[in-house]
Amino acid sequence: MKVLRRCRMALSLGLLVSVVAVRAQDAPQKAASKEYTRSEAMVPMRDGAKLHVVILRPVGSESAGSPLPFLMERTPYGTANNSSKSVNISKPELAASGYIFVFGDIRGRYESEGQFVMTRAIVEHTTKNDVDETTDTRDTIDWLLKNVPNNSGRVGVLGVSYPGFLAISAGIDAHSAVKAISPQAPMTNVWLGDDFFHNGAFRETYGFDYVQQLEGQKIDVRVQNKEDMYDFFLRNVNFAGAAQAAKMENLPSAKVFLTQPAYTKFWQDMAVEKHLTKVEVPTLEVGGWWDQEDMWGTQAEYAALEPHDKDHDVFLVLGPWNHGGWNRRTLSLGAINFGVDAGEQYRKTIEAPFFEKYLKDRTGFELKNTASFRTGVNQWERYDAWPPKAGFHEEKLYLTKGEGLSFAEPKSGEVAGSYVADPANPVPYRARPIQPTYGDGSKWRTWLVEDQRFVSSRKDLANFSTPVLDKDVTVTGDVMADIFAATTGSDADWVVKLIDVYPDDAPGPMGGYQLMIVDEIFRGRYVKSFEKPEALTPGKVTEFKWSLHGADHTFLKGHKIMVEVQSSWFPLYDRNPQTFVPNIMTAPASAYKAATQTIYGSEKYPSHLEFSVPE
Ligand code: PG9
Repeated sequence: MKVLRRCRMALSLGLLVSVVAVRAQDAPQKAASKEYTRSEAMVPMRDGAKLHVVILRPVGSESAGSPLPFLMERTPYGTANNSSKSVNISKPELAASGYIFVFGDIRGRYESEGQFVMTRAIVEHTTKNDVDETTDTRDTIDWLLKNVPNNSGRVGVLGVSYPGFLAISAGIDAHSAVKAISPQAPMTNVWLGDDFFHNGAFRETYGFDYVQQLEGQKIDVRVQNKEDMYDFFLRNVNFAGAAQAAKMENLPSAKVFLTQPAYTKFWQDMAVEKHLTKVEVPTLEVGGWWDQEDMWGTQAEYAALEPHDKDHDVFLVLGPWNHGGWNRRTLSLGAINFGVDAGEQYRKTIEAPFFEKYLKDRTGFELKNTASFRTGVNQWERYDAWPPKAGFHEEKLYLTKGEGLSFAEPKSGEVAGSYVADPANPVPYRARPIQPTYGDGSKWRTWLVEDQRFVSSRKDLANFSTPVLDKDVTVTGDVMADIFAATTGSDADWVVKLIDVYPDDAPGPMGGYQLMIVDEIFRGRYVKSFEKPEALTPGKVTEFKWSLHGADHTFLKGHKIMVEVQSSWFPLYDRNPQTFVPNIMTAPASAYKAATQTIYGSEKYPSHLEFSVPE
């Protein structure tokens, strides 16, 4: 059995600097600007399509000095802006270390030929026309090795989100030159937990905006709209109505949303985690606790790879970031201040040494398995696996009527809470007005850390709270919601949010702040099967159990723990009509009906959250 190694990493930036100084010769160089020369090429793929790449290499390295490894990022978002300046700004530590950077436009996007297919499924490779992102990566690498002078024959691949999906693709049936990959917030399963659906609930605003942005034309065009998107989606009733209003219903992904809302073969084929049956390449997975787009992928890929990690080549870093936040200055996220720039700490002490170890044979990479930034106390922890087991035990936090939230199992009682959910007045997921996802003035990037007081006093949700804590409570690992509930309708959505309630006298904006720690939705119709949705029986108590994802958070003494349950999160998620219809995407206005939702909290039906706490 592995022994838990919990070494507290440098808690303050000052201490971290001294740690770095000890191994100065192996540490990534100080991020001083390095000049790169830029070239472009069209790289032939096996089926004849040519894909565009931008190549940046340290000035003079073409003909002098040691051969350099490649560091590649493939993307659907365009490569034209990559330059000596941009690489020094966006990847200062890696740029200072010195690589041949390759930025590739994927098939059908920007300057590349061929047809773009959104998060293209990995296919069987029987003919030269059976292409996917794994073959395009291999063909690109083949060409680079032969055509770019003075390369060392080693390749690293990294990227965030869609490029994170492309980075994990480089580790599946990998080219032998690929020596390290870092999928960061990788889109992994867009139906179960990443961009387009979560547990079957459709991410309406995201699907609407992103699909127009990527499939409307060869280059990105952001969706803009001055109307509050809450009003827009309510007015258009369902996704079919919204898609028609935007004239997007014939875009490929919109067509699939409209016709295949359940977990059909189409979505299952696209899922990446099922391909992760062995560790082909050292892999550094990176994710943020408040990732508004791909919270699921990082932890799912790590969970798939870790059991096969015989040589200890799979690593996981989880920190206090939103989507890709580790590449920015991250002293704070929204109103939440972490006291240290965890992104810079990660890049300097983990990411740069990781690539230097596997691509340049340097020492200095010290991570054994998992680094996790514990929020609340704002310190790094290291574990031998995620979720950590040794040194932790399971706890249950029960939702009850009398006691609110309690660690004691209910011995009596029946109903813990109840509310009327009316689809005519759904609970907004963030404060209105709601701008398009990436539109002007959008608060999308920080909505997960928004103060929940903007909804907590609504009558159409139930909240449960502990008394003021008389000692710190730390939650580490996956948080599961296990909710016994009934609806008077025949379908229902359940949203559970675990919230840290700050004391009223906390400094500045944090007085009384309600910070979501983990949260997730479950669409009731999928309780028995994601493939074959079924109506719920009105009035029947049903157990719904789903993951709210990983956390490593300390609720400090003087704070309260709160759990909020609601039945809409609009318009990020489309409204559940609460009357079972075969396809919610086209549900008629008449199907949308108010329903009474009842959450049980009794000995027989003990609704609770499950997580582990340190011993
Ligand atoms: N979250 C983006 C994404 C959307 C859809 C599929 C894959 C990724 C992204 O940021 O790239």
